[in-house]
Amino acid sequence: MSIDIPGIVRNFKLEGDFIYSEVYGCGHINDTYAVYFKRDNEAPIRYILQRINTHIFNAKDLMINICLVTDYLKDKIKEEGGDPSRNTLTIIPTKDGKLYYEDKDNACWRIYKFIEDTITYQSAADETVSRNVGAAFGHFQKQLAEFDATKLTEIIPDFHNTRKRFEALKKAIDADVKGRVKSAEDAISFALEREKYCDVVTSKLGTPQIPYRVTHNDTKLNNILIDPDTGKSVCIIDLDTVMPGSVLYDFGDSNRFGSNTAVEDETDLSKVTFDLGIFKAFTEGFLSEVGDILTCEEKELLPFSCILMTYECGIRFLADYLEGDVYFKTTHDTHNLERARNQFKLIEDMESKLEEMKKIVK
Ligand code: ADP
Ligand code: GN1
Ligand code: MG
Repeated sequence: MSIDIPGIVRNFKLEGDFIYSEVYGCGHINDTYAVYFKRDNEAPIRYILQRINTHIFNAKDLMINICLVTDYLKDKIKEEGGDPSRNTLTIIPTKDGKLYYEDKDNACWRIYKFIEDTITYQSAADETVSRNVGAAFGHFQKQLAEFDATKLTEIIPDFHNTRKRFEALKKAIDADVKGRVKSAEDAISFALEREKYCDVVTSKLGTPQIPYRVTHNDTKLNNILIDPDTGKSVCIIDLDTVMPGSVLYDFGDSNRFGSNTAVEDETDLSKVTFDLGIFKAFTEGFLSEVGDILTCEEKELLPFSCILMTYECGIRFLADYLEGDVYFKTTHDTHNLERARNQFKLIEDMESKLEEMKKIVK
C-alpha cells in the first residue's frame, strides 16, 4: 500500500510547501521519515514524520505522555539557560490542535521539529562522547526527579520486567509457531542457563534500595542526538517509553548498546566486545550527575545492570525470532536471531569483565 505523505502532512501546522520525503534513521519500532518543505526566500526546512507503531502503543496515551514530559522538560531547560527548541523534542500539532493525526486507515502520525546539525552513533563512539552521553542520561534523570509520575500512563506495562520477558521466551519456545526452535538451540540454551538474572532488580524495585524513578527506558545511543563538533549531547529523543522504572534500566541499556564495539546486528561475533574504556567514561559522566542521589544498592548494581539489560534485550530478540518477527523491524528472516546471538556474545564478554567493571564504578 503506497503512503500518501503529502496528504498526511497537509493536516499539520507546518511552514512552506511539501517538496519530498525520505525514510530516515535506524529505529526498530516506528516508521520514521524526513519530510522537506520549501519556503519563500528561505532555505528548505525538514521535519521528522513518524507513523506511530500502534501494535505496540496506544497513540493517544503515548502522545499525552510525551506532551507532558516535553512541556516539563522545556521549563527545566529554560531555567538552566538551555535551548528548549533543540534540547528536547517539539511536537508539531495538527491544524485542529491535536497531538497526532489519524488517517482513514487508522494509521497514527506525529511530527516533530527536526533537530539539525547533529549525528547519532550505531555502536560505541569515543570516550569523550561516551562521557558526555553518560552525563546527559544522568542529567535527564535529574531533570525529571520531581516530575509527578502519576500523570503518566504506563505505556507498555512490564516493559523491563525481565521475569515476564523470560516467561514469554519460554512460551515462544513451547509454541514454536514458525518451526524455528531447531535453528536457535545455541541461543535458547544460553538464555535458559541464565534464568538467575531475571529477578535481581525487579524483586527489589519499589523498595528504598531500588526506588522507582522516572526513567527513559530506551537509552540506546541512537536515541541521543550529538553535536558532531563538540561531541556533546544536544537532545535525548525517542521519549515513547518514559515511565516509572529503575535508574539501572537506563544505565544498563545505554551501555548495552553504547559500549558494544560492534553494531547490534553484527554477525562476526569476534567484533562484539564490551569496551571498558567506554564504560568507564560513560560511568564517570553518569555519576557526575547522579552520584549523590543514587542509593548504595543502585550503585552496587550498576555493573550488573549492563548484563541484565543485554540479557533482557537478547531474550526479546530471540522470542521475536521464534514468534516470526512480529515486534522488531527486520530486514531478513534470521535478523532477530543474529541480534540475539550478538547480545549473548556481549554478555559473555561482560561476565568475564564484571570484576573490573565493579572496580571502575567504585
Ligand atoms: P524508533 O522509536 O523507531 O526508534 P526514533 O524516535 O528513535 O524511532 O527515531 C528514529 C531515528 O530518527 C533516530 O534514531 C534519529 O536518528 C532520528 N530522529 C528522531 N527524531 C528526531 C528529531 N527530532 N530530529 C532529528 N532526528 C530525529
Ligand atoms: C527498540 O525504538 P528503538 O529502536 O529505539 C526497543 C527497545 C530495545 C531496542 C533494541 C519501544 O528501541 O526496547 O532495547 O529496540 N523499543 C521498544 O535495539 O520496544
Ligand atoms: Mg529509537
